[in-house]
Amino acid sequence: MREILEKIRSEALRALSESDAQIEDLRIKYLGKKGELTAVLRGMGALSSEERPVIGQLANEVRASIEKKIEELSQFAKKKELEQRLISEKLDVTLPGTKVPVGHPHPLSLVQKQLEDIFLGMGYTIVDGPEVEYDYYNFQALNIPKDHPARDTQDTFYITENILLRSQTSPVQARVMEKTQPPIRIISPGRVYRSDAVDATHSPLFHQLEGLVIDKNVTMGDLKGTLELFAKRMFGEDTRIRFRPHHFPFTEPSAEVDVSCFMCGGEGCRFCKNEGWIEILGAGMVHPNVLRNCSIDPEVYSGFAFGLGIERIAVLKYHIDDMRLLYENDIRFLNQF
Ligand code: 2NM
Repeated sequence: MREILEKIRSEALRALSESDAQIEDLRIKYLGKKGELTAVLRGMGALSSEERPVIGQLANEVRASIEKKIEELSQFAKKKELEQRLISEKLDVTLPGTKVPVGHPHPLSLVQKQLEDIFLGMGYTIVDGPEVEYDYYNFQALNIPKDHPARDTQDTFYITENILLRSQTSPVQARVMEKTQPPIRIISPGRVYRSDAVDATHSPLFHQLEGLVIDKNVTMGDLKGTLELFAKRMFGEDTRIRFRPHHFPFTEPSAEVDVSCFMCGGEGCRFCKNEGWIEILGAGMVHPNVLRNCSIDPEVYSGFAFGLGIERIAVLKYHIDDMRLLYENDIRFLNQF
């Protein structure tokens, strides 16, 4: 029996020492309920009372040495596995993070913001109004009665006989004048609508920014000074402005306003078509009829107003040759701003 135990021990330890040893299989083979060692212990009943404790002790020693070897090997395997995991799951916390693209404002928004900032800096307040507007505020209050020829060039989209999509942002100003006594100093940026066919310079939806100042003793000189300061802030300190007589129903006198070409400084170049000047806005002194319509006394107050197209400023500033690019949302275009 002693020989059998020694044989089990040496065989088990050798099998466990082999590099591809299946430790759990070997544990069952030698130490399991139906294992070889168990079988030997079962046969101990046949031994004499002198032999039994000696063989019993040896059997325990053999079991202990096999268990010890198995324990060592499984500790080693666990350690190896941990090392493998530490290598494969290594995380370098000093690596830069994944960049999340955050986008940026549309060029029209950039220009609108810049225009707003210039006028906010001169003490103006920004006002909003409805895009679906009454014929009254869009036309009649602004000295454009139902049969006025100016309606042809500002033909817009009618919801009903008397409700339409605003063709300009001036109705916002008519609303402010109607409910506020001067002094008034406001700008109204926003979407406007005209029933125009789309081409490089027209769109049925575009953006305007109009300004209005009403107070006692406001003159054409104030208008010129204001627009000159605006032109310098927007197009550079060397910019000059020029007024050309014009006609608008809601202002008298009225003017179209040019800035000296910011590409050639007024010399004449391809950009300004050799004019030296570029048209950027319309302006004038608010017509007494408009003031009266909005319950402001033209004998006491006077004021000026101006209006510009935000798209027009954007295409000039960024040298965009087709206004449609501003609406197509082509990311290759938008990413340039
Ligand atoms: C323009 C040109 C000239 C204008 C007039 C008014 C109001 F409400 F006071 F009558 N607002 N905006 C105006 C004047 C607009 O745009 C080319």
